[in-house]
Amino acid sequence: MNLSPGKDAPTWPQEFAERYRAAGWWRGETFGGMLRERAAEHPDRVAIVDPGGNGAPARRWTYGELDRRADRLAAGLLARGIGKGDKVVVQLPNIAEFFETVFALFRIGALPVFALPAHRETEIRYFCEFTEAAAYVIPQQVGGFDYRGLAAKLVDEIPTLRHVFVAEGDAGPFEALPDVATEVAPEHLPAAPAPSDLAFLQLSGGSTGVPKLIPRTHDDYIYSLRGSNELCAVDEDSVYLVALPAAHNFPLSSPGSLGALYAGARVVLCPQPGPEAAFPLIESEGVTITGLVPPLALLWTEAAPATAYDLSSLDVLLVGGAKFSEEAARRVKPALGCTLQQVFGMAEGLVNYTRLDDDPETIVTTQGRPISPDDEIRVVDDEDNDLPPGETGHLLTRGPYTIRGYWRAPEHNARSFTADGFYRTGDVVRLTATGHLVVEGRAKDQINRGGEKVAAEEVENHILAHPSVHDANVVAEPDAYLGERTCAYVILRADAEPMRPAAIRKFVRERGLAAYKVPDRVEFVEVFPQTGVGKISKKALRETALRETASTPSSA
Ligand code: OOB
Repeated sequence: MNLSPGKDAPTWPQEFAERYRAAGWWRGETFGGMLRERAAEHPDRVAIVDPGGNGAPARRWTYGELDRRADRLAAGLLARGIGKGDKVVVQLPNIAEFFETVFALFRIGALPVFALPAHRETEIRYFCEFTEAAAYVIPQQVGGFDYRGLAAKLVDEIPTLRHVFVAEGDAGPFEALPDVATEVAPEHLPAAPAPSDLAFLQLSGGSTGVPKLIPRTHDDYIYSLRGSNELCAVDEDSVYLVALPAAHNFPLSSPGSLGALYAGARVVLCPQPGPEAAFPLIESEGVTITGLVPPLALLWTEAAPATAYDLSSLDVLLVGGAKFSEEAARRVKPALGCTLQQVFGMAEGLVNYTRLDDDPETIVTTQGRPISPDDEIRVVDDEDNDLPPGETGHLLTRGPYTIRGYWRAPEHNARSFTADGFYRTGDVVRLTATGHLVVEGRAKDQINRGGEKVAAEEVENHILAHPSVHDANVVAEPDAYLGERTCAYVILRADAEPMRPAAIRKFVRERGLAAYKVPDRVEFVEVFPQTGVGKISKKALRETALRETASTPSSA
């Protein structure tokens, strides 16, 4: 099967690919090869630390062991008919098997589709159907949710889905991941995928009815790791704590677990992102660097001064995924004793970091500047005209690790990319004189719920499926802790029985949507405000929400 992104999505034109190779950004590396090299260089160095818990044993895997495990699992997957180009939905919590699984898939050229543990039937069914996934990898349960029950339903109904592997806990009717692995001589594994091949499909935060899939190649993603490692000072002595869900682009690659593995460093998995789980691991493993979304960074800075744990090993705290307020940013260093590094990134590519040696004001007031000298940044008005430096406008970007199109989405691509390949980020930014970006707002119809992205249209569609609902609009409203939360304005049908807001939330939840997408607040209204030309004004709805939240307590 052809794995080049060109078949299912637009890829970089040849002249750009040549330039990125000539500049040394794309070096012809693959994930499978990278692990093999690190294992050869230092087989006995610890790669993955999984503290276990909830009945699961603690594990410390060396580079040698991770490499062997990836080979054995790769062989077992091949024996089950999973191979090059096959899609495998991976929905695992922060456990060691996440890495065993994805490196096994990388090695045989099968593509992980990175689902989050919070996703439910609606999202997972869509990923499996849309990608024609051959397999689905799950834990037995996390937070009381029975993933095997969901898997049983999906294998029954989706013809391409032939395998379910249970990575942790009781496999029930399915195959346990450890039973899949088989002994193999590495030379019997198939040829490695090409560096320009797709490595995996990442999920977009989305602003449309269904999430879009982001096709990333080995070469482009590995460049973003190398670039991130350099800017975040990650080397083989670093210890990276995965506090956020491992499959998300931020903890995966900015510089994240994959950056740390690229550097030959140690990756420590944290089962929960709060201080209770993280602080003991920082002390016991000597964690040097980690990444958090703003609400968690706030929790950590509040908890740190009173903790009995020694956090002095922590050098760098990356904060991103949503805007980190200046006031909160100022508290990081005094509370945690480490350098704050703001990161403004996106799974589509572009990642900006404040530099470790930026002056303290730049660190707390900007969201950083791009990784690469070849990241092209444009700030434009509504008609795509470039704005004078320093003015606020839409951020467009193109570069050596930013996709040229989503996977199998030609119509959406025509809107999300300019004709000459710039990605329309949907972010509203301003460039400072030093080339740092300040995120001023957002033009896309999305709610950024403390770093978790909610596409308004997706939630609206689910609410509209309720038989009593005539129309629905979902907008962001301020939240002291999350930054933003979701508010759904709903018009009921004229003949509908009166109902309570909670009934709408329950309805959406029961449709099998990730909990973070269930509206935080539902308001019934008679009409929606309109713009001059008679379109529904989300701007006016957001202003209404703002007034209403000013008079109601936040969820904090
Ligand atoms: C990260 O990736 P995604 O794909 O979940 O979300 C990307 C969007 C950006 O377009 C922007 O709207 C928002 O998240 N965002 C920020 C931000 N970082 C991300 N908005 C304001 N300030 C920031 N610092 O969220 C992501 C990927 C890699 C690294 C870090 C975050």
